[in-house]
This record gives sequence, C-alpha cells and structure tokens, in this order.
Amino acid sequence: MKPSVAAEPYEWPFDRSLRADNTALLVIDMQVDFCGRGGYIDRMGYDISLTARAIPAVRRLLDAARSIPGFTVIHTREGHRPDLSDAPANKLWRSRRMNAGIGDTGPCGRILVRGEPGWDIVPELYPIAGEPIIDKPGKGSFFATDLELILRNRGICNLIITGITTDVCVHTTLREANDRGFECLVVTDCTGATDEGNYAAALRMISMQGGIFGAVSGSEDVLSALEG
Ligand code: C5J
Repeated sequence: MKPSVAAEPYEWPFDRSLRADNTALLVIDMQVDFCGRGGYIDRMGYDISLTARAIPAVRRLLDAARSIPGFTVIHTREGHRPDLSDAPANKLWRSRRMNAGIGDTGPCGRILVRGEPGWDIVPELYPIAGEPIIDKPGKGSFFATDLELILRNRGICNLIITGITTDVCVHTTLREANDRGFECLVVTDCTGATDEGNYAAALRMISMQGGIFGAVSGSEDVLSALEG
C-alpha cells in the first residue's frame, strides 16, 4: 500500500500515514431506499440512476479493501424502529409531504424501517462477516451510534468515505468526522446525490479553504494507493 492518495486539494492523508491498521472504508447508506426502484428516493420522484451509479465503483473499492489483511470496512444504514419512536416528528412530517412517508408501506416494504427490504443494503455491496454495520436514525453516522467508539478502539484516524447521498448523509457524516479530528477523503465516483448541482457543490465544499472538511479523489486514485 502507498502511504498516500493523489487527491484535491492535497495528497491525502495530510500526514501521509495511509495504512491498513489506521484507515477505514466507510460505506454510507447504500440501501435500496436510497438507490433502488420503489424505495424512498424513487417514491419522492428523484432519479435513482444518480445514486445507483455509485454502486460499481464502491464495489471495486470494497474488493480492494477486503483483499488487504486488517483493513476495516464499516457500513451504515439509515432507518427507524418499527414503532417509529426514534423518528423525529418533523422528519416524519416532511417525508409524508413528499409522498414517501417514513413508516408507510411501499413496494419495498415500510419506508426506512429497520428489517424491511427497502431499508437493507443492496446485494452488490452487502456486508460480509466481520464488517460492522452501524444502524443510525439520523443523517450523520456519529449521531446516536457507536461508530466513534469502534473507530477509536481500532486506532483508526483516516476515513475513506463513500456512499449516498453526497449532500445529505455523506456530508453530515463528513462534518461530524472532521470535527472529531478524523482525516477524511470523499471518493467522487463512489457517491451520488438526488441533484447534480448539489452533488457538485457538496464535493466542491470539501476542498475549499485548503480542504476545510478533508480531500476528494476518484476511485482510480484510491485503488492505485491501496494496491500500490
Ligand atoms: C437522505 C441519506 N438523503 N442517506 N439520506 O435522506 O442521504
């Protein structure tokens, strides 16, 4: 493995300390509800090809990370308890206004409810044994979860961030991670948003001010570092 990845606006990580024992691949919310037909995003009327297009590149990064002994892969899933007791009232209200009410029954089962087919991770990227899955009720992966505890226990300081959606759960997680001192890289073709403008803006925001939230690169550059 090379000690760093060619990225913008700087060679990542900042201290060129890329190693299997201090880095995790984070795969955020690659769930049917966010990129599959009949899921939450589809029901709101957005073009799921904009989110589903990340699947092949995430798969390539997953394969590379899984082939490196000791490399941590962590998946997240956004969703709620069947009784919706962990879903804020304003989140429920907003989703119903968009005709995709969280907890309502759709073609993929109850929308964003834990245990339902739409809530689960797409088969192409399904976690394998040993890969922690973080079930989260919010947009950020650190809020109301044990993600930080797992990362600190493993001595992980570098996060390679992939998943959907770029402007919502990926960005919220990125910001939470950056404030906690984690060094973050967002992989451009391993993420997608419901809106092209938001996708581009979300990526651009990361590298402003010298890398205010971290760095960005394409999956080819990450692969070349992991396999180098
Ligand atoms: C959204 C997510 N968009 N995973 N969730 O509600 O980005």
